[in-house]
Amino acid sequence: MGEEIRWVKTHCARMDHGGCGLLVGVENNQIVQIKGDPQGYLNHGYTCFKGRVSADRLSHPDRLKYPLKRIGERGEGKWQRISWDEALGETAENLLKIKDKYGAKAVGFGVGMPKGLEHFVLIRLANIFGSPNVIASQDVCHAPREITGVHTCGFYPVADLHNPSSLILCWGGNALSTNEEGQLGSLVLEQMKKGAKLIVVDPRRTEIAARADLWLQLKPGTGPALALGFLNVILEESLYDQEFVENFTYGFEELSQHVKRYTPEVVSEITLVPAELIRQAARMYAAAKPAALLWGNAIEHSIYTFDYTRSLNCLMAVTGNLEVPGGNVNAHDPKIMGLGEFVRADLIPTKAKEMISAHHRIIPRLMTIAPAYFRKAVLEGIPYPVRGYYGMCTNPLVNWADSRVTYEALKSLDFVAIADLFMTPTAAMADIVFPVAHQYEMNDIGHYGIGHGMVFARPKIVEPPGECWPDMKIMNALGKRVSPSELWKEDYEEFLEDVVRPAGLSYKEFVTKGYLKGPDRFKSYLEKGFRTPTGKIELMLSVAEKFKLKPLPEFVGQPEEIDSEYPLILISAKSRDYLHSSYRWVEKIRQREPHPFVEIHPDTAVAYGISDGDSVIIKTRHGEIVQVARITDSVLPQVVCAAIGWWFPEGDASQQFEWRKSNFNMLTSIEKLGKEFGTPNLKSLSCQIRKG
Ligand SMILES: Nc1nc2c(c(=O)[nH]1)N[C@H]1C(S)=C(S)[C@@H](COP(=O)(O)OP(=O)(O)OC[C@H]3O[C@@H](n4cnc5c(=O)[nH]c(N)nc54)[C@H](O)[C@@H]3O)O[C@H]1N2
Ligand SMILES: Nc1nc2c(c(=O)[nH]1)N[C@H]1C(S)=C(S)[C@@H](COP(=O)(O)OP(=O)(O)OC[C@H]3O[C@@H](n4cnc5c(=O)[nH]c(N)nc54)[C@H](O)[C@@H]3O)O[C@H]1N2
Ligand code: SF4
Ligand SMILES: [Mo]
Repeated sequence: MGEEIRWVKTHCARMDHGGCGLLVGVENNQIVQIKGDPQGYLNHGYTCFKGRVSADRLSHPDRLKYPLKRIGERGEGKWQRISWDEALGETAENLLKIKDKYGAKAVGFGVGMPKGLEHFVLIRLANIFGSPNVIASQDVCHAPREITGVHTCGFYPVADLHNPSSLILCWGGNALSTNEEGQLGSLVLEQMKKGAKLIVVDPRRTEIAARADLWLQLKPGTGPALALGFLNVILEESLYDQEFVENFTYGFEELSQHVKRYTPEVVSEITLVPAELIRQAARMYAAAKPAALLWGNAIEHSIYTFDYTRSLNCLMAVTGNLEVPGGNVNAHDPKIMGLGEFVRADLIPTKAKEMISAHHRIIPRLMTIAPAYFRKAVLEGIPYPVRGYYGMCTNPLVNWADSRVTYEALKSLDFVAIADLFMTPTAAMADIVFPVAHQYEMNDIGHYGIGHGMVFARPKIVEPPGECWPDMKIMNALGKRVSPSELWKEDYEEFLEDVVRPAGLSYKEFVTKGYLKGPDRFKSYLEKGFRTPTGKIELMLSVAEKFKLKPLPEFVGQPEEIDSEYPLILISAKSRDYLHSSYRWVEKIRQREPHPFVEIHPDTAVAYGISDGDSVIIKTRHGEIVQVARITDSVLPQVVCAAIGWWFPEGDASQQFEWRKSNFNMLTSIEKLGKEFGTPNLKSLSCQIRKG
C-alpha cells in the first residue's frame, strides 16, 4: 500500500506570473494531483488547465539533470556531463577573464519574465559583479505602463479587482486566457456576476471580448488614437470628474485643447471602430463609478507605447478613477525588504550612467537593458564591447524580437552560460548549461518586486531530480567565486528569510500564512499630493523637456506601412496553454495545442485558397515562417493572428530545435524602436500569406 496523499498549500508559478492558490497532493515524493485552493486570494478556488497539469513539467525524461559543457562547435548539440564544481569554476573563470579584459560591464546578466525570487538574486549578482547591464524583456512587458504611470501619476496604477467596480475596461489584454497574475479572469467574472459592465478593446474576438457588453474591434496598431478619441468625448462632453481635475491635475487645459482633433469621426476613420460605438464606450466608462482599466500587452508591443500608455493614464485620471477602491490604485507593498536593499543597489551607484541604455537615451527609470541594445553592444561594440552572458529563466533566441540578430549575438559572444530546466534553442547555444530545480522543488517567494502589493509563498514540496539546483543556489555559489564571498550567503535560503524578516516572520511562518498583502490605502494624495514634480497628476508632463519626452500623448500613425506587397496586418496573442516559449515538451499541454496556429478570416482564406489545417507561409518584410491555418471569423478579413514562442523540443538538436521554422520573432525587427524604452513592434506588422 502506498502512503496516504499528503495535501500541501502553495501558489502556482512559472506558467504565467503565477499566484493562484493551489492544493498539491503528494505521494512518495510524487505530485499526484493539483487543485485550486478555495482560500486562494487571487483565484478563490479556480485554476486553469496548465496550473492543474503543472507538475508534468518536472517529469519529462529529457529534462536537464546535470551540468553540461559544450564539446562541439557552439550550437552543434554536443555535450559532456561535468560536475557542479567544474561548471561553476569554468563559468567564474570566463566571466572574470572578460571582466579583466573589458571591465565588468562587458558581462550581461539576462532574465526573462519575472518568475520568482531568483530574478532579484540575478540583479544582485550583476550589481555585486559590477555590471550595470541586466537584460530583460521589460521593454515589451510592463515597464512602459509602470514608468509612464510613475511619470504621470507618481505611481504605477493597477486595476483593483478586489473591490467592487461598476465597469471594467479591458484594453489590449485577454484576462480570461492570458493575464498578469493568477486567475485574474475569475475576479473579472465575479465582478460581472455582481453587475459590473465590461468593455473590451481588442482586434480579436477573444474569450473576454465575447463576454463584453461592448467590444471595440479596432484595426491593429491604432490603439493610441482610440484612447485619445475616448479623451475627446469625455472632455468635450464634460463627462470628467471636475473636482478631481481642478484640484489634482496639471495641464488639463492643454490636454483639452490637444485632444480636440481626435473626434470620434476622425478616430473612427483610423481605427475602424464606429464613431457611435466610441462615444458610447467613452460615456459608459466616464459614467461608471468606479471603473477599473485592466491593461494588456498590446499597449506595449508597439514602438508608440509611450503615447499609448500615457493616454490611458490620462483617461484613468480625468474620470477620477485613480486611487479609489475598484479603480486603478497604488498597490502598497507589505512590510518586506525593499528591492534596493535586496539587490544591493548601493554597490553600483553609477549604474544609470554606465548602463548600455544610457547611451541610447532611454528613460532613466528603466533600469534594465532592452534586448535590442544589448545585441547592438555585442555585435557592434556600441557603446562598448559586451562579450559575456549569463542567462536564466529566459529563452532569448525565441522570445526577443528579431531572432536572427539574437542568433548572431549568441554566436559572437566569448562566453555564454544558461540555466534552464530543459535544453532550449538558447541553451543549445551556450558553453555551459546549468540544470535547475523548478516550482514545487524549491522554496521560493512569488510576486516580489512586481509592484502589485503582495507576495506569495511557494514552499518546496518534492525533491528535484538528478543534480538540479535552484537558480538562487547556483548564483549564490557563482557569486562567491566571482566576488567577495562575504556579500553572499552561507545558505541561499537566507534570501527568503531576508525578504520576509521585516514582517516579523521566518520563511516557515510566512509559508503558514500563505501570502502577505500591503495595506489598502486610497486617496493618500489628499494628505501628501502625488509624487510628481508638480505634486499633481501630470496630464501634461511638467519635466518633459528635461527627459526629452513628449508633454502630451499623440497618435503618430501605424507602426508599419501596409502596401500591396504586404497587404495584411499581422498580430499575435499569447497562448492560453503555454507560457511564451516554454513547456512545448509537456505532453498534456502539447495535445491540446500541438501546432502553432495562425488565425485567418474565412473570406481571406478563400481568397488565398487556404483551408483549415493547411500549412501557411507567413511573410513580413523581415522574414518568413510556417504555421498551421485555423479559419475563424474572430479576426477581421485584413488581419491574421499568429502564435508566438514556437520551437520544437522533438526537433534536430544540432539545428537548435528548429527555432527558425515557426517562430514569430523571425517576422519581427529591431530596426525601428520606440525611443523611450527601446521597444520593438511586436503586434501590427504588415504581412503576406500563402499556402505552404
Ligand atoms: N513576438 C513576441 N515576442 C514576445 C512576446 C510577444 O507577445 N510576442 N512577449 C514578450 C513578453 S511579455 C515576455 S515577458 C517575454 C518572455 O520571455 P522569456 O521569459 O524569455 O520566456 P519564457 O518562455 O517565459 O521563459 C524562458 C525560459 O525560462 C525557463 N524556465 C522556467 N522556469 C525556470 C526556472 O525556474 N529557472 C530557470 N533557470 N529557467 C526557467 C523555461 O524553460 C524557458 O525556456 O517574451 C516577450 N517576447
Ligand atoms: N497562458 C499564458 N498566460 C500568460 C502568459 C503566457 O505566455 N501564457 N504570459 C504572461 C505575461 S509575461 C504577460 S506580459 C501577460 C500578457 O497577457 P496579455 O496582456 O493578454 O498579452 P497578449 O496575449 O500578448 O496580447 C493581448 C491581446 O492583445 C490583442 N492585440 C493584438 N494586437 C492588438 C492591437 O493592435 N491593439 C489591441 N488593442 N489589442 C491587440 C490580442 O488579440 C490579445 O488578445 O500574460 C501573462 N500570462
Ligand atoms: S492562471 Fe496562472 S497562476 Fe492560475 S493556475 Fe493558471 S497558470 Fe497557475
Ligand atoms: Mo510579459
